[in-house]
Amino acid sequence: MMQQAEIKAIAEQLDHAALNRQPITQWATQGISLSSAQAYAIQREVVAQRVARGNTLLGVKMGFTSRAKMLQMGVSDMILGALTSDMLIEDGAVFNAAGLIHPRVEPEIAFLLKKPLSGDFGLSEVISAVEAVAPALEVIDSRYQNFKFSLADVIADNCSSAGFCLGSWQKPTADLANLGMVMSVNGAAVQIGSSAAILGNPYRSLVAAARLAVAAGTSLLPGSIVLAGAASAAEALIPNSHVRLSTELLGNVEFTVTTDVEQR
Ligand code: OOG
Ligand code: MG
Repeated sequence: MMQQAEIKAIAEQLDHAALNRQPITQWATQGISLSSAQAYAIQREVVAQRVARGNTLLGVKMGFTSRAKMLQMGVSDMILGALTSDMLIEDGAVFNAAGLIHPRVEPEIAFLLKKPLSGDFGLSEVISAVEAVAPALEVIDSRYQNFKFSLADVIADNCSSAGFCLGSWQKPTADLANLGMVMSVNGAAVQIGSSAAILGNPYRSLVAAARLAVAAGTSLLPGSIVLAGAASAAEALIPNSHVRLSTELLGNVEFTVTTDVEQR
């Protein structure tokens, strides 16, 4: 059994890497092989450090809910991370990415909950727990060198969470199973796909999030935001670029990256 002190020490190194823009070697290649439970315990510490700095918990994000993402990152299971207030990028805002290591951006769908959802729920139950849906762009930034990690490593690193940008909330009346999604950078489409890439229907990601929240030691509450996971592979965030996601029925979301993003 890993001691709480070791869990804290690993979390501190991850937090230090994020704050100082200093990527670290993944634990798996340092001979530290974490169980999923240990990885989530580290994640809770990493998030607690952000909260201790005055940030609030806004919800969760699912990872690896599409085949495209699993293939891109070489992993084969779903993960759950925390979203905090410091990660929020306003729709249409100018986003300074200078503090990030090697940021990437990916197209997502977001849910806003009106009922608590932690545990085992069916599709119709999770649908009735949703207050609103929105198109979303997620910015991820691994604290590991070269964006290389095992599944447990990335869980410990709060699933590479770094930023998220939400479009306008819509009443959840649309069938989300197969909506066109186009992510463009400086006006040119870079990822063209469908919400069907997210487990065949993004609501299934909410079923998985409710289940994983228990394993992660967190809960989904009324008012929580849930990102369903990327519908396509992620794209490197290009310096001085404009990123936009256009979705069928749900509208658009966009931001502009200002400062030079020097990839490490
Ligand atoms: C982990 C985060 C995965 C998604 O949407 O699948 C994720 C990573 O790719 O570094 O956010
Ligand atoms: Mg994502």
